[in-house]
Amino acid sequence: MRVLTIIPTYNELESLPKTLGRLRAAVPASDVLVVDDNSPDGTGQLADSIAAEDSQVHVLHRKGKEGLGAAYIAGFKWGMAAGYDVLVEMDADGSHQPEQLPLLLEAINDGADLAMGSRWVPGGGTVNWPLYRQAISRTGSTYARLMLGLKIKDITGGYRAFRRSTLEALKLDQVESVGYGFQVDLAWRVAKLGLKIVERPITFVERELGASKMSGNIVVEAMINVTKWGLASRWAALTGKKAPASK
Ligand SMILES: Nc1nc2c(ncn2[C@@H]2O[C@H](COP(=O)(O)OP(=O)(O)O)[C@@H](O)[C@H]2O)c(=O)[nH]1
Ligand SMILES: [Mg+2]
Repeated sequence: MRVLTIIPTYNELESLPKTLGRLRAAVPASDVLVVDDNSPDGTGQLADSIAAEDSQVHVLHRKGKEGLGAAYIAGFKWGMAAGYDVLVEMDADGSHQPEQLPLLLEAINDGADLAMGSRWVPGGGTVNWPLYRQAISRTGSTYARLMLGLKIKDITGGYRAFRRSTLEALKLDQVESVGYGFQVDLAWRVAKLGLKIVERPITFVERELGASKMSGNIVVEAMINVTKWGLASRWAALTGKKAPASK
């Protein structure tokens, strides 16, 4: 199994080298792709200098900040073109502990089409994460679960391993959401295809360095989209037709 871990970065100069070092030590078999949106702090150049020393580290430079979703889609396409079998999503800031990646890869080995790191299943949790962020995450996940009729407990989580065939089955070019909406969007698309989604407990550790890029707009976008998708799928179930707004 050839594994590529994709790490999107925007101003992660302090965090990235630590996370990369931990990842290379914890899962030496995984190659890495840093997807940098032309970070003003020089994260992209730092990534280049690390890649120059380590043939398993690659860097994809993008023109400017276009959001997490667009960065991941570019990374997935790069990885699929390069022939990887498993594509992993991991934050640069250390919140997704590289030492827990084997849990997700084991789930894929055991047959999952999508393995999701989950804070909200028994054994999972958060460290130093502000209460308001926990509240947004739990409420958002519960809302999405009810609205979309899914069993996933941590649907906004961004520590994931996709089997390549899963990404091939998705219409990546139709995914427009950014931020958390992007993570929900992908999970919803995978679920609609009837593919096997497995959650594994992870401990999400709040970043120690740098600043979060999360914003209120991102939360609002996610809530609006979940509402639209949920209503569209109910409409489709009732009428047997696709709702005009459904994607
Ligand atoms: N390439 C790219 N990476 C991004 C963008 N927004 C966030 N990220 C990265 O996505 C990851 C998660 O972002 P973060 O700000 O830590 O979100 P939080 O953990 O929800 O507060 C980090 O590695 C960020 O650097 C973006 O617009 N472009
Ligand atoms: Mg973070």
